[in-house]
Amino acid sequence: MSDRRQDIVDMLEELAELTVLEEADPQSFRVRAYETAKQAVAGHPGDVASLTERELVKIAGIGKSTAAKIRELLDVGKVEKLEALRAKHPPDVLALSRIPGVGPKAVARLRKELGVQSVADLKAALAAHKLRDLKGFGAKSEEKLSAALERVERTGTNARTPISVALPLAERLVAGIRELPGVHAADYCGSLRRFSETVGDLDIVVAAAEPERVMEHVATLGVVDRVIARGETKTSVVTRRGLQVDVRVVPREALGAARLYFTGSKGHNIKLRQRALARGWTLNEYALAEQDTGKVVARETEEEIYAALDLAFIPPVLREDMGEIDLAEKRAIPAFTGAGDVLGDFHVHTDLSGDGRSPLRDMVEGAMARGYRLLAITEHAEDLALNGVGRDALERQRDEIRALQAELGGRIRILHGVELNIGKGGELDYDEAFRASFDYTLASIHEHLDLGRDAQTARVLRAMEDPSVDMIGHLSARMIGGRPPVDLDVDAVLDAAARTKTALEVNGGLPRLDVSLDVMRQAHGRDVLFVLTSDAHQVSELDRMAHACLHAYKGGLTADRIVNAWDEERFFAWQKDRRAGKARGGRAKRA
Ligand code: DGT
Ligand code: CA
Ligand code: CA
Ligand code: ZN
Repeated sequence: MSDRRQDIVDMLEELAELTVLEEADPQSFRVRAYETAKQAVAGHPGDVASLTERELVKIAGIGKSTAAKIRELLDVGKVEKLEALRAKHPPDVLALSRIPGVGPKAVARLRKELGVQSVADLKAALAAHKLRDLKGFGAKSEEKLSAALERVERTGTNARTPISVALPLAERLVAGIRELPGVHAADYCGSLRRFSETVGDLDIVVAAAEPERVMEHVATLGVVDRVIARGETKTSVVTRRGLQVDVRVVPREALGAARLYFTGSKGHNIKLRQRALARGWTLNEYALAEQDTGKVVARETEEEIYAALDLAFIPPVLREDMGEIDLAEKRAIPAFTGAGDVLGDFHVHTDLSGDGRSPLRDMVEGAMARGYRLLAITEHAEDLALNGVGRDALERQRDEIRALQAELGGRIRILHGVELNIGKGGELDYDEAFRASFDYTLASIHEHLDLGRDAQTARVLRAMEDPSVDMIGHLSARMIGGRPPVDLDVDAVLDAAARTKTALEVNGGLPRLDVSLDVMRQAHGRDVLFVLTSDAHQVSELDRMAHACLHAYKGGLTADRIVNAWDEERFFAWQKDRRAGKARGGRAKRA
């Protein structure tokens, strides 16, 4: 049962998170050990749950004590160490540590010196100016924290959960519910099904013969911190991480109406209901029905309901009340570019990068298994202190790629690429000739995230002017729910991207989803090109291409602007044209 792998991953993640608080150090040996082990378990090709402790230790990245904890979880059902950490650092304290700017050391001091155990406590302590005289804080940090707290409250940042946390949890919850006897269907709906960057809560809709079984299952899940409502067909719980989950059981024949209603968005639902009313019908979570007689018009599937309303089916990610109903009426819903439609992946690391996990051959085979024609291997370039790769090692990799290519023949074409670092002033790694020798390059911001808007924009623009840069990676460097985006003049960046024909990456890593929806929407109607990528650091992460596809579709990108949705000929023509145009300099520089 692959669910147990996820159980292990969850445990290691929680251990890492709580150990950060315990040791007041995000980079401690133990924290890194848990994180490395988590990656190793997630990426291990076999059935991890069937391995003995001794076999577990043989997996690179899993140490002795971690292996013991994995077996403890599998054999006993819980881990003593984790239980102890949970008792010491309850969810309220964890929430405190998630406020931007509040590190684990600050949390430890706030607890010790002021007895602050929750966000509410911190707010009170700030109001009473108790931090002013506290060692390690002072008036300045009091001001900063007040601002951070205010921002959290205003934007609801901390109340909302990033998709990187919500999606794996939701997938696991519905998989668990589907295994219950009598369950016909279970799906997550709400903002998560619409692939929103953050979610307020999870909405799970289930069709089942015995609702009580589902209610009992949900209320007693291991991830549940408390049950806030429990009825015959609806249960709401809050997870340890503070995410609310609403689970509703509906009759099988009304599944379509329920999924439609609970997927939303609210604005989309309202427009649909108006459309129903105009036809003398009502639409709610039970059915599309005649207003006078109550006779059901459609309810079993979403498709039937849209068809009855004389609309083309509207994919969930587009249901944001942003003009999609007009498009559906005109049968003009744009085509979706899925992971099966792209030419290949153009941002992929191997274990040569410090943070990569799978060897070259495995990544290439993974790409072939996904039907890709092209694969760009793009290690971190040398200026990245922790994980960068020097020129010699890259030259050896180039030979390795040539040999592998010869062996594989025409089954896939491997491009030797690189992920350059955009320096503080826009300078790039290596020298011009070496950069130009790569088959594909992206340039990304990894450091100096705090620069002011002008300086930040200038460095990105300068990187775009470099003849060797095909694409800008994860433009904003944000981590959804963690790190805010860098401050950029997006308008100027989009202009430069169009002018220099430099593509912008749509990075499918869930913490990133970068460029953001906002940037894609701002690019609408401009000649800006995009490339969908996984930014995989191990084989299983190649599947993040699917996230990039959904995110791009939601952002309104169509195939004509997605470079890797084109055929090979057009792709290489774009690259050649772009590199030549920029090498000539002239036009770009003057503009
Ligand atoms: P979230 O949870 O804030 O990320 O966003 P949603 O869209 O998941 O919103 P949520 O959980 O409050 O409700 C789930 C869906 O239920 C929502 O997308 C549409 C539907 N819904 C909720 N309240 C209303 C309402 O007052 N009117 C209508 N028409 N639909 C509603
Ligand atoms: Ca929701
Ligand atoms: Ca909800
Ligand atoms: Zn990367």
